[in-house]
Amino acid sequence: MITGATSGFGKATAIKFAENGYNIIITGRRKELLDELEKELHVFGKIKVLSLCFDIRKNEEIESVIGSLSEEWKKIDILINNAGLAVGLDHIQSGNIDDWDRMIDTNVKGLLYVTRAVAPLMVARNKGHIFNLGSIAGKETYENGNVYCASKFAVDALSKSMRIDMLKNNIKVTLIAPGMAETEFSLVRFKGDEQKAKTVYKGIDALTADDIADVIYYCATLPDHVCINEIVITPTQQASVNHSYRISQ
Ligand code: NDP
Ligand code: 8X3
Repeated sequence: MITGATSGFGKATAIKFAENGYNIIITGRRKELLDELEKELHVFGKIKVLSLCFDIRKNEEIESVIGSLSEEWKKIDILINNAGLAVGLDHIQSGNIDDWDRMIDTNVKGLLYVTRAVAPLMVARNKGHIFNLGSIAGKETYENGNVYCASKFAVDALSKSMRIDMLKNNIKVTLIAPGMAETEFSLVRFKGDEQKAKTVYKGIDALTADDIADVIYYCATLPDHVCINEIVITPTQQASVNHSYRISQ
């Protein structure tokens, strides 16, 4: 089950798992993109695809959607808590409260709601692997990153805690913490301003969604006794959240 499969990492990861014969639950808010992806995934053979359109900020919807899954679909082996976003890039003293709410409600509370609905199904089967999309911004902070960084620091802490809480239940938890990756991320952060979004990656051979999908797939297919706890992935031209080497074009 992949949250935020309509774009970026989530979509690339859905394709990667479909290519490898997995049945997949794809989720997101944009129904038309879910429908398109569902068709695309069937090209990879006789896999089953279930498309669920919901907003991860709405716990009642999540409880109802997950609660009404068939017994077959309730056997979720892998949950990829990927849906998330940055909105705005302002100093804390002039930050937009609506942007803050969106980030905290999605990146922290949404991830929690989905986990609360799915983790008991895994615990009941004594089997499961949860991936949480954190960020390099959940390891270090940068100017104007404030609330986005805080939300990803929370994902970091939750990943560590989940691993401890479900240790006796044989549940693997892997935190994926990428640096700069070119997806819809910056377009969303800058509220549709394509020019600003492009500037973020200027002179950098940024990570692609496929790079992240490959890493998730690698971690998901290790032997049962091996769990990669966390992994930080940056473009070669990025050494930390505040250090990147741009080649002028
Ligand atoms: P994209 O913007 O390309 O994709 C984000 C996905 O999240 C979309 O499918 C979107 O679907 C979904 N989503 C957002 N809000 C909600 C919501 N309320 N309910 C359900 N789905 C939602 O970004 P990325 O693929 O780059 O980002 C994926 C994750 O990786 C995020 O958590 C992000 O913070 C993290 N990340 C990204 C990095 C980057 O540089 N790109 C680096 C480090 C981490 P829809 O709009 O259809 O709901
Ligand atoms: C996204 C990475 O550095 O743009 O999580 O915040 S960064």
